[in-house]
Amino acid sequence: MEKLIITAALVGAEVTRQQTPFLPYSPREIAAEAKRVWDAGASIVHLHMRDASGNPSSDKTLFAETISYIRSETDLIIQVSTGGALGMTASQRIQPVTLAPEMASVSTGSVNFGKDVFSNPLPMVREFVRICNRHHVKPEIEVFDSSMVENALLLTQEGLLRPPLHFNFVLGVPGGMAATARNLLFLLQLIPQASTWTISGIGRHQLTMNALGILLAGHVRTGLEDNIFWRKGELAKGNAPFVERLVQLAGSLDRPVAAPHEAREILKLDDFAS
Ligand code: KMH
Ligand code: ZN
Repeated sequence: MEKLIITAALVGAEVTRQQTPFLPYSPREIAAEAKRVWDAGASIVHLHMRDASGNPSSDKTLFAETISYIRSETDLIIQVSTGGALGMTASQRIQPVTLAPEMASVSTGSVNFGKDVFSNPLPMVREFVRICNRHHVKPEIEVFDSSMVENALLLTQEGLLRPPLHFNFVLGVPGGMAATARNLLFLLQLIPQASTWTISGIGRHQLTMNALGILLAGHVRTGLEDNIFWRKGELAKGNAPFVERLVQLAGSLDRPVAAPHEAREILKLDDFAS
């Protein structure tokens, strides 16, 4: 099997310090957390930003500052979020892509998200992908529902998304697809054969979905964006313990973990940048 790429989603937009004190907020805190997950074995960091009060922000200067700290200490692959937070405008959400990181998450459709709607109308998605292409940023297609795979295939036919595609199946958001093995196996039937894929499980489904990803030759995302609990009733003391646990699990299953330069090869990021 190919080496395992571990992505750490360090902070997200919806989790708060009221829920867990271990959430990094400032550029320095997020960069320090990035260094810890890199030391633990992650090769990608998925980034959201917070303003000084801890509110979600897509401010380009916050991203730029954080990315420069991370790059000064690690060779992590930087993946910015274009999902941002519920209620952000498209022009806010796309800002960090113009910094030309190596990757950006792009959801290719709308979905209920708890009591809200995560809105991604197709014309906006097309524009996001065009801007990614202009800045040589590889999209990670963030799939909360199977229709998002169908839309990604449509954008590929239109010549906007360029294969090999990379998907992240985010299962277990209330309103989206449930975190079940059956749903994952169904989604895997929909994607083109040359694609790469990652699995993220929300809340208590994080570890079980990650375990499936390791066994099924996919890649895995962990981190406080998706889950704040180490086990039932016990908060995780940051993102790095999650990564350490996955490295151990992968080792037990004879699946070596990819360093960032190996992840770049697996995801064909260098081809994408040229
Ligand atoms: N904050 C969620 C509404 C992404 O990063 O691309 C969307 C999200 C997806 O987090
Ligand atoms: Zn995100």
